[in-house]
Amino acid sequence: MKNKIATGLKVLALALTLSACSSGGNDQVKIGFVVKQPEEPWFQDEWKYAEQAAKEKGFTLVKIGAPDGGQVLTAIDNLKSQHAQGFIICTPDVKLGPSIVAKAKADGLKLMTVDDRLVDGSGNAIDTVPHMGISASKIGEQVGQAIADEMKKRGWNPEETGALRISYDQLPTAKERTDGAIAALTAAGFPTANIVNAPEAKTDTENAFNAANIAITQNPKYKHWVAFGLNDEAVLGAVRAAEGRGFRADNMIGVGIGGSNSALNEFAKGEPTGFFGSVLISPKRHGYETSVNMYEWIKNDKAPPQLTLTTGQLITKANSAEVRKEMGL
Ligand code: FCA
Repeated sequence: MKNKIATGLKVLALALTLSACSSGGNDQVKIGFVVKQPEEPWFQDEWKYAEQAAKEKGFTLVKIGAPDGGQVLTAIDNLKSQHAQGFIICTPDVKLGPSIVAKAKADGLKLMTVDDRLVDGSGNAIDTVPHMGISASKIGEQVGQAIADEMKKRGWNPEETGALRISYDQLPTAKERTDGAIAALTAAGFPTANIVNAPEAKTDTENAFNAANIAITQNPKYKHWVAFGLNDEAVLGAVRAAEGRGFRADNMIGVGIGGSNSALNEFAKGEPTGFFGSVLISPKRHGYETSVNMYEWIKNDKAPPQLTLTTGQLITKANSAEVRKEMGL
């Protein structure tokens, strides 16, 4: 009896070894993860969770930062020459959509997008490319609501309050986010006339700072300010600019979107700042889940969902650790 089991186990082990050999193992799968702003904590987190997927599934992840169109096209060729089978991208410019689709096709690479959805020549979303983004309008509304609630709590007179809209309207998800914030603010009674548009040239803290600085200087009549934008960096820039003009924690309510280190570093400061809160979104879903989807597509021919929109949750200095834990971060 014992002998029979031992022989059986040996046969099983041999069969497993053979099947692993014939499929070539998982190490042949290679996936690119291209992001527009590799220095931004959100994208570093996305990469971190993509790495986790690579470890678990046993594929190779190639991380590439591509801050402009030229670098995106080079990155795709680069992936092709490294024998990758597919890539996930957050492009620096969604209007590169048709070129990215064409290049991926020419190079025989599967393509998925994350965060920023590609558009065609008429500005419409390219819906043939599987995409994972955030529910931008809804999350923007959460931002606006959080600001309105906090203003009310502080008893601010809306007439004496200016709202900085740090805008980047060439990116549809950015416009949807700030429009959502405005919708919630105005629904709560905030005067439309007090919304100051401050366009940023790039979606980082420095450019947001410059945009906010000009807007605050040009509008000296307000006693308090609130600020929102497409991400935490936009709001951080606004908060720093306001500080420079004497508006500190008790006269500024900034609510960002992201909830990665840009926000957490701010909450970790001993004294509260004008950065009141952030709507936490999930770099885990955007990094890990997209990578697993791409892996399944390459390995098992299982196509990813066409469109996934993820949700967010407000965090403040008081509850950020708790909520991040709940979200598995
Ligand atoms: C865009 C923004 C990022 C992040 C992401 C989800 O790409 O630029 O900061 O918010 O969407």
